[in-house]
Amino acid sequence: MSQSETMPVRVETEGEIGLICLNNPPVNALGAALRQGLSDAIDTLNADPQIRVIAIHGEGRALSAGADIREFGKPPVEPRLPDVLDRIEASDKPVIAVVHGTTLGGGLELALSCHARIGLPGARVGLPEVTLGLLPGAGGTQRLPRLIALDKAIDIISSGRQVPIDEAKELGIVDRIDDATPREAALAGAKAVRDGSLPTRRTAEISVDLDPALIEAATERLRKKRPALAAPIKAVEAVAQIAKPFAEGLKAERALFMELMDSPDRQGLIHAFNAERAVKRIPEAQAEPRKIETAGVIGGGTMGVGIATALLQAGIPVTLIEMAPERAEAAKAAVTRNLDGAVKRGKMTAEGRDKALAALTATTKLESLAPVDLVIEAVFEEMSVKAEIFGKLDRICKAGAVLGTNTSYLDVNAIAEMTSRPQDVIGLHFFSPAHVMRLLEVVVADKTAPEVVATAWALAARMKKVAVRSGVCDGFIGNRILAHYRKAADYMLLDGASFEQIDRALEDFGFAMGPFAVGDLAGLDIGWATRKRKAPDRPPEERYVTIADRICENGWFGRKTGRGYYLYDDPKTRKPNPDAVAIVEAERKAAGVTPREFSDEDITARYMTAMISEAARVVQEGVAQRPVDVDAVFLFGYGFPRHLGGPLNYADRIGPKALIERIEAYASEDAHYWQIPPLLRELADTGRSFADLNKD
Ligand code: T1G
Repeated sequence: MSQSETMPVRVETEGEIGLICLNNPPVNALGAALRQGLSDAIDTLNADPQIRVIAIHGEGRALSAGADIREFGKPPVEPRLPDVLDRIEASDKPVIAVVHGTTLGGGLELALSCHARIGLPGARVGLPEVTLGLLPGAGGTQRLPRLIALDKAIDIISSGRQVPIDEAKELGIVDRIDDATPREAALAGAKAVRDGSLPTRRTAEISVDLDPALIEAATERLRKKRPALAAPIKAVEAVAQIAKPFAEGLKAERALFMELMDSPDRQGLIHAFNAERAVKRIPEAQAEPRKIETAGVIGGGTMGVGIATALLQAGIPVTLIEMAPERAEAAKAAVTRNLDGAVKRGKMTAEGRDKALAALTATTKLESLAPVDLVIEAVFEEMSVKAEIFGKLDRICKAGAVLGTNTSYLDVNAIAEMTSRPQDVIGLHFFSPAHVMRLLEVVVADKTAPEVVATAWALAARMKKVAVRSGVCDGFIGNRILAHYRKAADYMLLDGASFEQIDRALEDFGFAMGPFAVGDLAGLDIGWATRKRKAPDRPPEERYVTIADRICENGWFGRKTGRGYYLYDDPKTRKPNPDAVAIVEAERKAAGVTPREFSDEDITARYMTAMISEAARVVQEGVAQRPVDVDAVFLFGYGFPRHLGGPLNYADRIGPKALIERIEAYASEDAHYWQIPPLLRELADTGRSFADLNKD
C-alpha cells in the first residue's frame, strides 16, 4: 500500500513491517504538513494489528535537515515537533530510524526518539541549533546524553558540529551501519528487530547521571569565548536538566528554547544562514555556465598562490605564471605549504594534496595558458600592468576562455576594454587568504556575458565560496564601504579615543578584530598605497588624518615589520607601540585638536553608522543587488559578527529614523563626512526596512 508521491509522508506495509517514508524536498525539513503526516502515520501503524515493527526512512539527500527554518519567527503550527517525537517514543510497537545524508537538528532528534537507529555510509549527524541562536528543542538535550557519554553530548550540542557516521556509531548515536538504500536498510532493520538481533529501547527510559563539573567547565569555557553567545551556554543549561525526571527535563528544555527563539541573536544567525543562499539568486542564474576544466593564474604573490591553492582544492588543474623561473618555483613551494597546511588542519587528505600538487604547473611561459578554460590575473594593482597582461591574454587564450581579474578596486570595464572580448572579462575578487576566506566578490562589468557570470557562480560553488554579485565602482562592495567607515575610526583616533580603546570596543561589540589590529594584520602599506592613489581626487573639504601615513613613513607596516599600531615581538600579547602613541599625540597637536573622551558605545555607534551609511549608498546605486548582498560580503569577508546578521540587518534594529538622528548630530562636527544617504531618508519616510528591500 503506498500513497501519492506528493505527500510529505508516505506509509507502506511489507507483511508485519510498517514503513514511513519522509519525502519533502529538498531536505525533508520537518514542516507542519510533514509533522502531521508523521503523527498520522504512527497512529495508523500502531492501530494496524498486522504491524509489529515500524521503520522511518527518508527520500532524497537526507533523512531530514531538521525543523523548517522558514517557520521560525512565525506563530507555531500544531502538531509541535516535540509532541510528535514523544508520540513516536511512546509507541507500543518498536520504531527504528534510518539515518542517511546530512541529518541535523530536529532530523536527528527524530532519530533519537526512535527505539534504535541505523546509519548509512557517508551520513553525518549533528545538532546545529546553536549556530542558529537556538538549542535542540525537540528532546535532543535530554535524549543524546542518555545514549552517549555526557562530555561528548555536551560537545556536540554546544558546538553544533557535524559527526561523521563512523564516529556516531562509535559514540552510540546509531546502533549499526548498513550499506544499503534507506528503504532497504529500513526493511532489514525491522526484520532484525523482529528476529531479536537488533535490540530496541526507549531512550527516555535509559538512566543517566549528571556530572555538574562537566556542566560548569563547559559553561566557563563558553563564557570566555568572544562574543559569548547565549545559545551555546543555554544549550548546556538545558543538558543539565537531565538530572530531572525525563518529562520535566523536556519542559525545561522547551522553556529555554522559547527564550532563545525570541532573541535577536536567533534572528541575526538565521538571517546569516539565509544570506548565504539568497546571494545565489542573480539575474544570470538561468544562463548556461561554461565548462571549467583547467585554469591559469597569473601572479605568484600571496593572492595568486592562495587562488591557485583554492582552485586545486576544488579539483581544477592550475598553470601558475610568474615572471622568472625562481619566482615560479617559489610560488609552487608556497602552494605546497598551503596544501600541507590544509592536510594538517584536516581539511584535505594527504593523497588529495598529492593529487592537487600533481595538477599544478608553475612556469614563466604565458603562452602555456592558450588551452585553459579560465584565467585569473592576480598581479600588481596597477592599471598599466593589467592592461599589458590582458592585451597578451587576448592574443594567447582560446576563444571562450573566461578572463578573470582579481583586482580589489580597479575599473573592470577599463580592463575589459583592453581586449577584443570584453564579454569574457569578469572581476573575481578573492579575499586573503584566498584558500581560506569564503567570500568571492564577482564584479560584473558592463559587457560581461550572462554565461560568464553564471560560470563564476558555478566556479564559486565548486570552490565552496560565497559569491556575491557586485557592480563596478572603486572598491566594489566591501572595500568601498571599508574605505568609508575606516575614516570614522581615524577621526575618533585624532579626536581623542586611543586606537587600543577603539579596537577593544569593536571587539566587545563582536568583531573578531578592531580596525587598527586588522590594519596591522593586513599590512598598513596597503591602505597607505590606496590613500596615495586617491590623494589627487580627495575633495578639499574632506578631513584627512595623517597618523597612519606617519606610522608608514617609519616603515612600520604592522605584523610583517614587527610593529605598527601595536608591537609584535611577543605573539601572545598585543601591546601598543609607544612610538605610534607618540605619533597620535603629535598629530593631534599639529591639527590643533583638544582630545576628548569617547565612550565605547559612542565608538561603536559612530563606526556602525558610517558603515551602514555607505552600505546604503552601495545598495542605492545598484552596486549591490540588495541589502542582503552587503550583509553576505561582511559576514563572509570582513569578520562581521554573525549573530548580528550583517550591517544592514543590524541597521534594521536601530531603524532609519534613529540612524538619521545620529548622522545629524555627528554632522555638526563634520558635515562633509556625515551625510544622510537618500535611501535611509526614503526608508524613514515610507516606514520600510532594509529587510523589505530584500523582498522586492
Ligand atoms: N529548513 C528549511 N529549508 C532548509 C533547511 C531547513 N532546516 N535546510 C536547508 N534548507 C534549504 C536551503 O535554504 C536551500 O533552499 C535548500 O534547502 C538546500 O540547502 C527543533 C529547532 C542540510 C547541510 O540548521 O545546514 O531543527 O536556497 O543549499 O549545501 O531542535 O542546508 O535552494 O531555496 O544549504 O547541500 C536545524 C540547516 C534546524 C540545518 C544542506 N537544521 N541546513 O546543505 O544545501 S533548527 C539546520 C543546512 C531545528 C529542532 C531545531 C544545509 C544542509 P534554497 P543548501 P547544502
